[in-house]
Amino acid sequence: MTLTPATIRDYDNRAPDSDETETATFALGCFWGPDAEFGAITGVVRTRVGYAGGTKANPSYHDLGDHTEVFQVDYDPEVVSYTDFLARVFRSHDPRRQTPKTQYQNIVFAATAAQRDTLHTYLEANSYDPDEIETRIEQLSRFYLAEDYHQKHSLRAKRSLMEVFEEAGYDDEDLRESPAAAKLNGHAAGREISAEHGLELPDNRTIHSR
Ligand code: MHO
Repeated sequence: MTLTPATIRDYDNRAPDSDETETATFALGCFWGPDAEFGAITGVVRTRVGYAGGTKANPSYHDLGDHTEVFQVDYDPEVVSYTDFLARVFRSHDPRRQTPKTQYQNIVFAATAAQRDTLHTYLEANSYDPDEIETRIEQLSRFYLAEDYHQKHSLRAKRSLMEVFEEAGYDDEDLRESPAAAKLNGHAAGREISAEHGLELPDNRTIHSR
């Protein structure tokens, strides 16, 4: 099928609202990659990237202070769980080592009591001692959105896909918060996305834009 502005708008209109989703925040190095990887996961509805973990007010990419690049996912807890994310997070880095540069450190931000409980259960079940691992485990205090050009970074590099969002009348904020953009950003980065209704892919790999 062909990706059209209507396909994108329909997909986004059908997506769960923000009061039906929960939010998880992690840091795993340069945020472009995990933004795409996690955005492709079935049940992840929206993604965004930003800066957190430090104390500097109003950080920016070129003036980050003590903050770290983080990504945030809004997910449907009936489809995917916080434990699923933890499994992926701990597969994608070595908790016995930390990246020296604060910008790229590995952090699990447990934001709620439920997330903290799930995290401690996960660590215990996998024999990770929270006092021994190098992965930072922190309460999310403040999340600062990154600049627009960092949001859906892989998608932004695909002219043919971006043209469809532009034709649909999406501005930078619409693109950042678009469920379709989260999937197509994953696709643009080479991730498999499931053949979800409306963004169905002919061979389950390729999206043909007009
Ligand atoms: N400096 C690297 C990583 C960017 S990431 C947003 C690059 O330009 O590829 O830190």
